[in-house]
Amino acid sequence: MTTAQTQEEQALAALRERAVAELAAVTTGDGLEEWRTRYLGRERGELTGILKGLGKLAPDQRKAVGQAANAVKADLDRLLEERRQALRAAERAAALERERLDVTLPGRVIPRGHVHPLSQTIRDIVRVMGEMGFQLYDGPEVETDYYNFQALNIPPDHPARDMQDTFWIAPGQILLRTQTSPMQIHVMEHMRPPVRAIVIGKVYRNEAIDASHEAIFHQVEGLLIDETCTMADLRGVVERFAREMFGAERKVRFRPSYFPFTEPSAEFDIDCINCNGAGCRVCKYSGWLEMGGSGMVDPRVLRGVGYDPSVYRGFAFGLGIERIAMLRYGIDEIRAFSTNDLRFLRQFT
Ligand code: FA5
Repeated sequence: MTTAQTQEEQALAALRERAVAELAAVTTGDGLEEWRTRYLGRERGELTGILKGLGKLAPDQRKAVGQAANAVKADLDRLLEERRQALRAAERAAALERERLDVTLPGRVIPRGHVHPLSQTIRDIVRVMGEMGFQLYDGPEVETDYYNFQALNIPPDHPARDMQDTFWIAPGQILLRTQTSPMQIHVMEHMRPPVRAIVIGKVYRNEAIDASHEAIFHQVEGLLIDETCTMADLRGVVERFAREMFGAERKVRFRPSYFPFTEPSAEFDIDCINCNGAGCRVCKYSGWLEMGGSGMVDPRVLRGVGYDPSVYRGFAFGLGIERIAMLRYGIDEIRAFSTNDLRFLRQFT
């Protein structure tokens, strides 16, 4: 063995040792590529350099050094591939650890919603009235002056308009309905008697808002038309409604009143559900709670929709739904229904 051979082989062994040590320290794909270029790169790789320089060696050295260099190259190629696999495996393991899913954890509880107290009251109203044969109708919240007022016997200069201060869309023509009573007209225009209808929906009044008055609230309207109906039927229906909604022991009282579209007209009260009529803060010490308006449908209204008042007669009534819900649930602030405060709403599951 000549000195030159020994030198070449020593250099190869040192290169191999250095390359192997550096490879062990590489931890990224980019690092691997740098390492490969440094030792095995076609242009400037150290080992490639040695292989390229073989031609300058004496022929007897060329073979031995060439074999040794090729063996180192094969070794480094293999080690590179092994290191690449090892890094990939480590990366996969790290990803698995990152995305680890503990299937033994208890599931997250999805909070259960519940029906809004106003909707609960509406459902009960629909059920109670449905049992008495009343069918539910739905109608427009944007109305014409004709349906909201004129067809209900309230001409433009009528003082009854002062009671329902109105949100106009086109002044004098189109408005947000102030009551569900215009639906009486729509229902009668669309069917022949007998009629047994209830209407539930939002109404709008330009009100000064306080604990018992909203500018947007709900009403329920009842309408019955046939050939024999009397005020006794009105009373019977209202009494049954009140007892189903507020308890079998409820008493109902009718007081004469005035609505332009009913004649005679009456407002009705129930005895106070808080003190049973003895007098308390809830009923302002009167023993009675106001429920709504009612009366026999005025003959002019019947004539207006093409019903012959000498053949057909009927009654109508209307109540505020928020007021009903307030009484049922003991709520003393009407605005609580629309402010979406969960502390309030969660009490009515
Ligand atoms: C009417 O609206 C008539 N349409 C009722 C009627 C129907 C009479 C059919 C005859 C025949 P009134 O303006 O009194 O009537 O309102 C009826 C009910 O709505 C009241 O008893 C009350 O419970 C409710 N109400 C009225 N104004 C408000 C308000 N600002 N906020 C909450 N509820 C209200």
